[in-house]
Amino acid sequence: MSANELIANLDKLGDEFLSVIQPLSDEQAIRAAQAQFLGKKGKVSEVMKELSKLPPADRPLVGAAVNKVKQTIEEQVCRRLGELTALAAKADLARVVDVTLPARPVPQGHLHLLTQVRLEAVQIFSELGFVVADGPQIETDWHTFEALAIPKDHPARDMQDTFYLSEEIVLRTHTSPVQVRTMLTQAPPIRIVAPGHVYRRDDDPTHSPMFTQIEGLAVDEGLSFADLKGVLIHFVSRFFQKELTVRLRPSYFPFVEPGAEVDMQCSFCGGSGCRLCKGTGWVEIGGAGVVDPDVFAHCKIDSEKYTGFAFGMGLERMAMLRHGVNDIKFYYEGDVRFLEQF
Ligand code: 2U9
Repeated sequence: MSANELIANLDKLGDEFLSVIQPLSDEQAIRAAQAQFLGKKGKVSEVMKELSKLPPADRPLVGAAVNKVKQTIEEQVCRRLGELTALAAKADLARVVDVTLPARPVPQGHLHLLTQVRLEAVQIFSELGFVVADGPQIETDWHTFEALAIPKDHPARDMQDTFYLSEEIVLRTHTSPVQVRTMLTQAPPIRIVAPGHVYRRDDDPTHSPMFTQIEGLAVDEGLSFADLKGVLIHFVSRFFQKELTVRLRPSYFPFVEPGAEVDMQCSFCGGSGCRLCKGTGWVEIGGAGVVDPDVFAHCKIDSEKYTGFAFGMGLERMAMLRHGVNDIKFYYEGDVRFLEQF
């Protein structure tokens, strides 16, 4: 092929490319067409192969024509892509936007059920003058057991029930060491509640190795069992938002004397008997009692001058009774389908 013929072919390729891309309306197809002309095995490369067969004097002319067609093709690609972008922007602007439509809802979180219940319980006790006290979850054996008159051979101290970190250090099994620490640092009158996590080697549908307690302690001159019962009645009525009877059943705890288990009239059936209260009309909500003088002695409180009462309950159980939660695991699994119900 002569130089002139090659130049004419190259010009034709430029025109051909223009007619190929004009109807194309997406970038991928345009890039494919570009490769078909400018790629290694493309139409322009085919013409370039002929270049070496020309007499050297003719080559620069044809080379210039090759560069020109390459440039033309690239310009056409840019132009067509620009056109498409402009068309898309125009279509976007032409879309009818209803600015009065409500915004997409943003998912909103809220406090965990146990946090809600804890804050409510604290609020109710604070109305009676109790303030919140706090303490470590990793405790000494002394603050957890010894000061509370829990003897060395008591089952609560067993490795089966308590997580030991060392011979002297445990994960607290109740929040009572907080009350011990308060009595050691503050003089009566004392009125505190201690909410917080506690740990026991327990695991079934109603027990978890970690759970949340709230305990209360009042120390003053002339406090009696009647004051304790008044506090519990007030709490139950406020927490369950209806007047419910409270019953104290004699029971034994090493740190209180007398000690009692606290039952309340079943909030589900009102006392007539149902599945929740196993037909008895009563449900157990915790324990309570008058502080044992031995505990006062350990905590440097004069038991001749002062008396005190204490109580404890599990917040998971309180939330179960109020909301009908039937497995303690739901509180800790973080399943949104459970959490968002409260
Ligand atoms: C001090 C003195 C006395 C707190 C008490 C109970 C009885 C009790 C349980 C209820 C359910 C624990 O969460 S639970 O498993 N608690 O039965 N607690 S009297 O008595 C104290 C506490 C601290 C210094």
